[in-house]
Amino acid sequence: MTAVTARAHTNIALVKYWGKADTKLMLPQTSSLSLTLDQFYTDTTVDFVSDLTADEVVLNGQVLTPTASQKVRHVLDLVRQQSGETRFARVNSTNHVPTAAGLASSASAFAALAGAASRAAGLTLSRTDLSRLARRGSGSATRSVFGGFVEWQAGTDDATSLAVPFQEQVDWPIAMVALVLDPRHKKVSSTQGMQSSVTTSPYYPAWKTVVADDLAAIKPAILAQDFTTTGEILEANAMRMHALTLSANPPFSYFNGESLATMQTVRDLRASGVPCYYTLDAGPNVKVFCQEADLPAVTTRLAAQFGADQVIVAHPGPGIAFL
Ligand code: 2P0
Repeated sequence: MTAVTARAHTNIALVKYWGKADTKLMLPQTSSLSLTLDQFYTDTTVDFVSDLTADEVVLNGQVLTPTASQKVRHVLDLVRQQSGETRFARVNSTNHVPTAAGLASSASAFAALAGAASRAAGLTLSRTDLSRLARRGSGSATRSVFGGFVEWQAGTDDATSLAVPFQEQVDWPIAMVALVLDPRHKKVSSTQGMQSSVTTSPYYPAWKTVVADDLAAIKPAILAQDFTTTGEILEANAMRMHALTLSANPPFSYFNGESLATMQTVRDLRASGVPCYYTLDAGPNVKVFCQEADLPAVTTRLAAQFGADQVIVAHPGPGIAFL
């Protein structure tokens, strides 16, 4: 067997995943829906070799400590169980994503790992089964196996919690402008943040209803290429997810001052006749959903406020590929 390299792209959830129903199997409390992005991706090479006494994981040129590589080794263990492979793996991963700044590097990382590790161990998994394997590393990775608009169906067990392409070939001139405000590591991990929200926010039961309603409404809006409805749903959904952090005990927030300033800028752009909508994940970075024709107005305004280096334009991206 030889080394296998896989590339997977990040995704941005339009209807968010925020809470686990089963932390061991990584089953979510709700389904979610995302858009895979072309600009941010991870390349991961996996090789099972005889000369190692433990898995060796290198991320962006740095050897990870056993603690830092725990989730990676968990996925490798699952691959070994499924394939009968007994050797340890050499894993080399390069993130073309600002790691842990709310741009979901774990989504592309664990999707690429699932692809490369399973193939390197001789397994030929369907993309559906790859999404289930990626899920065991990180929830959002479930969706990064597919391109375009993707639904992670919550399911009720390991077999039924999986991603389904909702619209893989996106023929809609839309863009997602990522504003990189803080590329440093976040203080509250997604895993901790969502667990705290599930167990302590009195609004958590309402969130489940919100997600069901938003999924039912956003799907026809996407199919109809109804930009306004899609934008209104994704912005409100993100704010309601963040309301879970503000209402947790103890309360916490992923926003910083620049996040709030950017949200105001997006509202100002809208008021001035440029339709665009914002979303934020588990970090301060803001992503702005707009139409291709409005990109110059949106990027010019954001670059004037934060600097052109901070503004990255992304479009719908592809699913997992083997290099
Ligand atoms: C999402 N996020 O749907 C949500 C919205 C962030 C905010 O999934 O604990 O790295 O590994 O399953 O997937 C980021 O959290 O968390 C995430 P784990 P993950 O994209």
